[in-house]
Order: sequence, then structure tokens, then C-alpha cells
Amino acid sequence: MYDSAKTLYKEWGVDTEKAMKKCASIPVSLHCWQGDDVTGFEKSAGPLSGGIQTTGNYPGKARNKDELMKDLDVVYSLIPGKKRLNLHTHYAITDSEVPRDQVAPEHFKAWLDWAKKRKIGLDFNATPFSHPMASSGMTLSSPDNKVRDYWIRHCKATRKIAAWLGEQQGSPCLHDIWIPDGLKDIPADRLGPRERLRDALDEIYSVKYSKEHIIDVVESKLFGIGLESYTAGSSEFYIAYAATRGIYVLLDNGHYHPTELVSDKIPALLSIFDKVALHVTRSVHWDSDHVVLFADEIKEIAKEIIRNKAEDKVLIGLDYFDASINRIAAWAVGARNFQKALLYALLIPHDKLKQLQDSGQFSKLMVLQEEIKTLPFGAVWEEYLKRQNVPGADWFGQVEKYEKDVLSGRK
Ligand code: RNT
Ligand code: ZN
Repeated sequence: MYDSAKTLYKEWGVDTEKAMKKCASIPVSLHCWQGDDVTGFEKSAGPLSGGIQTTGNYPGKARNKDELMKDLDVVYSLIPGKKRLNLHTHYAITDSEVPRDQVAPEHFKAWLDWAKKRKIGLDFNATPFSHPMASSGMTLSSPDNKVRDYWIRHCKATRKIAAWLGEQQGSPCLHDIWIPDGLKDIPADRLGPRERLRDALDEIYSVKYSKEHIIDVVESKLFGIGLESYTAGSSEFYIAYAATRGIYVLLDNGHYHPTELVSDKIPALLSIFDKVALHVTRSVHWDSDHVVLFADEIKEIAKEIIRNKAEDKVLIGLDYFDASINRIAAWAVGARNFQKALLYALLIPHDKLKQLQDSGQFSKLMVLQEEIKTLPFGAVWEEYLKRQNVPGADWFGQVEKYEKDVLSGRK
């Protein structure tokens, strides 16, 4: 099947061998938080807060670092391609709990060792939620100096960790700041929180690190649960901030109005910035963080990365958390689907299509774009999995076995 698919794609001017090789070289950062519903390892941790929510109570959730690491190994064995791991601060590995404004590189040494053994790069996130100091719904934009200063210290500490990770692993660590800050009801002041946020960020980024070690991004949002009327860190705020401060923005495709498309925002930003980061997710009616599917907008996002030859400019991360189904399966489905989208995009004769657009041949462009959709992509995908030593369509059998042997013992 692969051989005949290869011949067919060749007729379209597409080299399937080259596509598979390229696909295997594009790093995708897997979020560590699908395995435990964003809980983290802090004993004192309260419930998930900040307007995000994990729903469902499927058995087998990882309860500690050993279980999470073990689960990750299973997930990675099911995913083709080049992988990274994206960590949050509350996944620190410490003997006794360390306050979030005092976390340090040493608390992530165990993760670094783990990642190095697997030749996996690490990325990092500040974690200003699920914490008593974030209970007002405001962190870096809080009117309370004590609260704001706490989270400024936190973000300085997490950037230090990220820069250290980047240096140690020999590849820059993406450092993402997402804050929940917002208001449930009509604000009396929309500017004040943003000015405070701006100044807090300026303070945080006044500490300079090498770009070889850390890539700084800020993640905007539309609204959160309980914070429906106002979000300080809006899209306009962060794009303007990043553009004037020499840092970058992260686009989470669950964080926009339903008809806004991140696939269109990628090239818009790439015409100005030399990098853009992504959180690939699926929102159902709201920022619900459903598992990523092999769906049209996901394919479109992958196409924008590939046809603009922006594999080194777009830093791809995943961000979904479903607790209603087997978490290993959820993790793997989403990550496999983004790999699928990348390979699919690599099998499109983009130059030919661009030329049709530029020469105004729109009938032919539509016809070809539609014909491409039914080329034998599945055969190339199966071949890619085989070469990557990853199970094919029957991979769920391995998850069922792991559930029976391991997850079912977690009461
Ligand atoms: C929340 C943001 C953020 C989180 C993770 C846990 O809306 O998407 O990226 O999902 O940091
Ligand atoms: Zn996100």
C-alpha cells in the first residue's frame, strides 16, 4: 500500500520519503499535565483554579512523580516524531514543599536527568494558579502589592529555572507566562490591571538571559470560568507587549472567539516576529481543553507551519486535559493527531498551489485542494509509524494492557 501511495504522491510532485524524514525532525512539546489533571506534586495544593477546569473522574490518574514518569514513558512509546516535555512549576521534585516564589533549578534536576536519558528537551511554565496567593483571581495585575510581588518573584524564579534547563540541555527552553487574571463582572477599571501587569512583566523580564537558553513567551486568553467579563492578559495586550519588549507570544487555539482562527494568526505574526509559540488544544463551546483531533483547523495550523517553512520558528506545544477517559489514551490520541496533521501538511504540493493563487487560477486551485484530500494519506501514516517503531492502528491494545496491569491498581 505504501509503495503505490508513494507513486501516486510522486505524480503530484510530493516526495513521501522526504516528508516522513522531515516530520520526524519537528519537535512537539508534550504537556506533562494531562497525566494528573493539572494537579502537580504539592501536598498543600488546593483544587485547580484560575478559571480552567478538568472534568471527569476516570480511574488511574498519576498520583506522584514515579507514576507520572512511568505513564509518560508509555505515552512516548505510542507517539512518533521528535518529542519535548513541557513542565509546570508545581511538578517540582523536592523532599519538602518549596514555596512557589522560592523554586530553584535544583528542584528540577530529577526532571532534567529523566529528560536527558530520553534525549528529550524540556520547556517550562510559570504557575500562578491553584494557589492561595491566586485566590482573588488576580496575580501579576493584582492591586495588592503583596500578591503582585509574590508572583513577580515566582516568575523570576521560573525564568531562572528555564534558562538553567536550556543551558543544561543545550537547546533553548520555552518559558511561558499565562496568568488567570480577570473579573467575573463588569469592571470599573480595565486599564489599571493592565498597567500593573505591564510593569510587573517589565520587572520580570529586566533579568536578562541568553536567547540560546530561554525563549520568553506570554499567553493571552479570552475569559475563564468565574472570570467571564474581563481578562487583563488579552491578545492585544500581549501582542503589543511582546512586540515592544523583544519577546514572543504564545497562541492557544482555545483562547479566542469561536470564529477566530489561530491558523490565520500564525502567518500574521510570522510577518513581524521571527518566532511564535503554540498551545494546540480543542475548545468545545469554551476553552474546554478537549483532546486534539485530526480536524480541519488542526490540519490548517500544521499547513501554516509547513508551507511557510516555519518549523524552526513555530514552537509547538500541546495543551489539553481530559479526565473523563483513559489519560494515557487521551495524551497519545492528541499527540498522534498533531503528528498526523504535520505529515498530512508535508504531503501537500504547496508550491504548486501557491503558484495557482498568485496567477489567479482559483478554479484549478479549488479543484486540486479538494482532490488532495482523498490521496492515500493513511498508507504513508502507517509507514511513518512503522519506521518510527510506534504501533499502528491497533495501539489502543497497549493502553488497555497498561490499564489492566498498572492503572487499575491505583485506588
Ligand atoms: C489556560 C492556559 C494554560 C494552561 C496550562 C495548564 O487557559 O491554556 O496554558 O492550560 O498552563
Ligand atoms: Zn494554553
